[in-house]
Amino acid sequence: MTYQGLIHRYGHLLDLPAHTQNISLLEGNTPLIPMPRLSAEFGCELSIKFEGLNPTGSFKDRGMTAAISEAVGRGAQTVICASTGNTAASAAAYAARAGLRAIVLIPEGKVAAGKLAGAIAYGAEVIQIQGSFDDALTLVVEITQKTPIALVNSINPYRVEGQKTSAFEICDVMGFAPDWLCLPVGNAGNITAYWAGFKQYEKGLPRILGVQAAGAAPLVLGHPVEKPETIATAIRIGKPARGEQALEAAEQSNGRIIAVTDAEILEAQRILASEGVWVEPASAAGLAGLRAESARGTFDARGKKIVVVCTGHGLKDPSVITDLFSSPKIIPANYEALLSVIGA
Ligand code: AN7
Repeated sequence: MTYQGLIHRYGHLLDLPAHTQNISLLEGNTPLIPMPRLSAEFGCELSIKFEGLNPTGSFKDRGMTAAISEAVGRGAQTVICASTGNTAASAAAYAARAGLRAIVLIPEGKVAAGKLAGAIAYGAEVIQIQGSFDDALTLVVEITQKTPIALVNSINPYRVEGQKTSAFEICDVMGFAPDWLCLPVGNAGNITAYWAGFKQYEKGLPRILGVQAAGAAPLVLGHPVEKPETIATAIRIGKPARGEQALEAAEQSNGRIIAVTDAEILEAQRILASEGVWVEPASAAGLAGLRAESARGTFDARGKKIVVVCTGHGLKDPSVITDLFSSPKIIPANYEALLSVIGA
């Protein structure tokens, strides 16, 4: 049968109310891409769960199909979220699909171009906050407590329900859970969802390596970060809404949450792209964490099955590449010039 989206495929395993009306863009069913060179380097079987191939280019679509489907079923007319960008684009797309009004609050000047453009293209009302993601989240929580507007951040339990499906897919493809799952951690909805998903699916439990950016690492420092800063703007979050659950997932899985520098993130992004998988900076944090741990000798990858979750597509944040890396050479449009520049 042709693929009909996540609620169709896994809805019976998700705790969604009876009033839920399926709103889908055929999200999910993303590839688990084997990475032969990285596998050889670490002596393991390493695969990328490439969540950048969802309809709006990030894993957020898994949770959003569930949250919007529930909101529509209960008669909501307007949805709102705070976002570092990907949630905004996803909420905008699913709200558009459902015919709902979408309002998204983003931190001024700190959202990658592809995400902002997406939110606008799908027709959301985009509002920039003179503050951080955390300030924006506080505002949307307050307004949804006082008005009928529906909250679609991952505080909304249906977001987490939808996002469990990635754990199910990994087990379905591999036949069992991997030994390790490495992923970025921002507001901590995704790590919470993966852990819940693996526990529920009963195909074994991975150890979880959650990775934050060093300038936005509240779960590593053990306290909120007032002014989070990182090139990985997706995870520029100082007060994760599901921080406690993230720490629990790490502890219960016998894993951990660590921090990596922006330089380590960019290097991991480059390495992934050099093997054909271009992801946005935050999405490279999982591999950056694995490399950092390996280099310190605190992570023995040998013989292990490792899944690295790449949460968003590289196209989301093109300026990271065009600003920081060398731009194309410019030559006159003639054969001699071409020959001299390529040195053939
Ligand atoms: C690419 O879009 O928080 O730990 O508002 O976009 O579940 O928050 C995005 C988060 C990882 C972190 N990778 O996931 C938002 C937002 C990418 C992301 C994360 C985000 P969570």
